[in-house]
This record gives sequence, C-alpha cells and structure tokens, in this order.
Amino acid sequence: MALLNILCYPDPRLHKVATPITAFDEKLRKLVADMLETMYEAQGVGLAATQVDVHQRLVVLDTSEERNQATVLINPEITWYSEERVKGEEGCLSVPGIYDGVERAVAVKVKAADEHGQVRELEAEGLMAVCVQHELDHLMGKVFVEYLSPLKRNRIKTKMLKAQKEDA
Ligand code: K1U
Ligand code: ZN
Repeated sequence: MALLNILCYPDPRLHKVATPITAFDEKLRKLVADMLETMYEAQGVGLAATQVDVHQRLVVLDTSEERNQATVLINPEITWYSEERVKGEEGCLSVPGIYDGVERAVAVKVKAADEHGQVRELEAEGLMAVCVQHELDHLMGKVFVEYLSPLKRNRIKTKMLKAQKEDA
C-alpha cells in the first residue's frame, strides 16, 4: 500500500469532472487500498479519487467511531434525498484547517458498486449522509467552499495560497 498526495485548494485539478469506472481489476483494488490508507492517515472520514488526482468516480468513506467500517463507492449516484435539511460544519482534507457551515439533506440513498463490481443501494444519515454528498461533489469538481460567500471563498483562497508559498 502507499500514501497518496492530496491536492490542496485552489488547485485547478480539484475542478475536473470524474468519469465512470469500467474495469474492476487489481489496479482498481490497489487504488482503493491506497485511498483508504491515505484517508485513515489524514484522519478523514472520506476521500474522493479527485483529491488524489485520479479523475474517476471512486469514493472511500469511514464515519465509524472505531474506524473499522470502510465503505467503497464506485460510480456512485444519489437516488433519493430527504426533504429535511440541516446546516452542519464541514471540513475538507483539500482545504486544511478550514471549517464552515453547509446545508445538506439529512439522509440520502446512494447506488454504487464495490471494488468487485457488485452493485447495491445503501441509505445514509447523519455524518455519513453529509460525507456522501461532500464526496460526490468532489467527483463533480466541486469543493465545499463553493457553497460559501464569494468574500469567504476569496479569503480562504488567499490563506491557502499563502500557506502553500510558505511550505514551498
Ligand atoms: O473529502 C474530504 O476532504 C474528507 C472530509 C469529509 C467530510 C468531513 C466533514 C463533513 C463532511 C465531509 C473529511 O474527512 S475532513 C476531516 C474532518 O475534519 C472531520 C473528521 C470527522 C468528522 C468530521 C470532520
Ligand atoms: Zn473534501
């Protein structure tokens, strides 16, 4: 397994739209294992392939307290959104140190394949529902800061670019 590099906002590659996965092979399973290792090491609850510069429809998640319930979503599609919505704090491994409120559906149903190509539908609520919606946005090239005001977004962009310059 290997740790992958996570792209940082405002990297333009975070805005690429991911394409469907067609080959359920060993190469895909290695990418899944590497993404899980990267997500756990970064202490995230989710990671989209877009964030590691792979523009294919693949997401990994684990919102369990014990960090032992990995979920792999390949070619995910949200098939149902609850009418009830809630505004909660979100973070993003691609926007380190920034947290802000985003309104999302409280529950969703998502249809997706696993790494063996087995398709199933699962219902998510609470943090997992928020995480599914956040990660599927990544696959469409959308970062959560795009839900914030232009003023906040520009401040975040300036802060991120300054931090990246200092780190270089
Ligand atoms: O996509 C990502 O960057 C992962 C992101 C997912 C996410 C977190 C919170 C709400 C929605 C989506 C993270 O895991 S950020 C890590 C983090 O700060 C966090 C960890 C546990 C619970 C909540 C946030
Ligand atoms: Zn994110």
